[in-house]
Amino acid sequence: MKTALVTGITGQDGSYLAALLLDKGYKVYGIQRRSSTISTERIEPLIEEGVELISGDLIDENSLIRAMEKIDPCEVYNLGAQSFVPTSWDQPILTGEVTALGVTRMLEAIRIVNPKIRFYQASSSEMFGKVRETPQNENTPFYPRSPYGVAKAYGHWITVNYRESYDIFAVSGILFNHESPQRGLEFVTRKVSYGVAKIKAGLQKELRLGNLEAKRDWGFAGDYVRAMWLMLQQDEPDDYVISTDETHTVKKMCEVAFSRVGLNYEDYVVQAPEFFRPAEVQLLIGDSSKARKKLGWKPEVDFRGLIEMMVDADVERINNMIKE
Ligand code: NAP
Ligand code: G4F
Repeated sequence: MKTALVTGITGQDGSYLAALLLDKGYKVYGIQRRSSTISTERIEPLIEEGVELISGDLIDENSLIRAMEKIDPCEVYNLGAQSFVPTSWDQPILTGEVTALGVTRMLEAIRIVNPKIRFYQASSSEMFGKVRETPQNENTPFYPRSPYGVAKAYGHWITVNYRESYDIFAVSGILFNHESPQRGLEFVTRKVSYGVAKIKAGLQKELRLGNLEAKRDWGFAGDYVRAMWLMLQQDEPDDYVISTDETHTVKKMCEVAFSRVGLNYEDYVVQAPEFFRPAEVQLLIGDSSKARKKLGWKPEVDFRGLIEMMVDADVERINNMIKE
């Protein structure tokens, strides 16, 4: 039985990846940081199915070394991060500690405990920032526009560096935005799907958003964790862009979400200055042809299917809340 260790297991991708790995017969361990409230909401059913949690933090090197010594994993997926872009302007140093240096701590733990461990780093299309070319592929230069994007660029390059310096099987997945009903409530797609459900139920009157013209290449998280796993099954370590290769504005996403429940977004969406960013990433669209060719990966859920899935899930959640 293969053993995997996942940081960020309590997050959106962690929950989908843990489910996929269990399905493939892995013994799955996750690193959970200490919190005064319960953070396992997304993975409760998976804990029932055998996922085990180990206390640790990307800021605490020793906790990572201890976890790897205890578990002896063959694959490590580093999904843990301060992942919300606006927070990275409020807490740039924390973001650097967790999202950038956390990667080095993971790689050092691997180097010390067992350099044969295969390592996946959750890199991001946010690194492309003020895009240098369109669409963006593995060779597109980075121009990050947020402390988060800068931290991810560090994480990407330290992963490449440990691969080249120590011959570690370390890969960087440059994933474009991916969403699901498990997405955090502050990210725009979920903020919209949840807002739509509350408005439909009469619990909210308007939805305050920022830049409606920004364009993103949105895919489904369930499809994207498959690509993470595939990257670690190759003969040679390499870096891959994962994307749908389609882009849509936030406005279009609102139109699809509201129309799912028979509403017109223009009657409810209000542009609010507090949700605009100090520096914006205006356009992201990936070119995932390398992953499609070499990994045999392709997304199965399209943009409309994704947004409708999220709205339907939130409508059901709100209706259940009302019934209780
Ligand atoms: P998410 O839902 O925000 O989950 C982040 C995870 O990181 C949570 O489990 C969180 O734990 C954990 N974490 C935060 N600080 C930590 C620390 N100091 N030590 C250990 N764990 C810590 O993010 P996601 O959407 O699943 O994304 C997964 C990864 O992919 C992240 O690295 C993200 O930056 C990257 N990424 C995401 C996307 C996307 O569109 N979703 C695209 C490209 C790259 P708590 O539950 O305790 O907060
Ligand atoms: O949903 P978002 O907050 O995602 P963002 O900033 O693109 O970052 C996500 O994707 C990255 C991959 O490219 C990940 F690395 C990162 O961890 C995260 O998962 O915002 C998307 C767009 C932005 O242009 C933002 O300005 O939506 C725009 N937007 C407009 N109104 C809003 C809002 N974003 C948020 N969060 N809230 C709004 O009210």
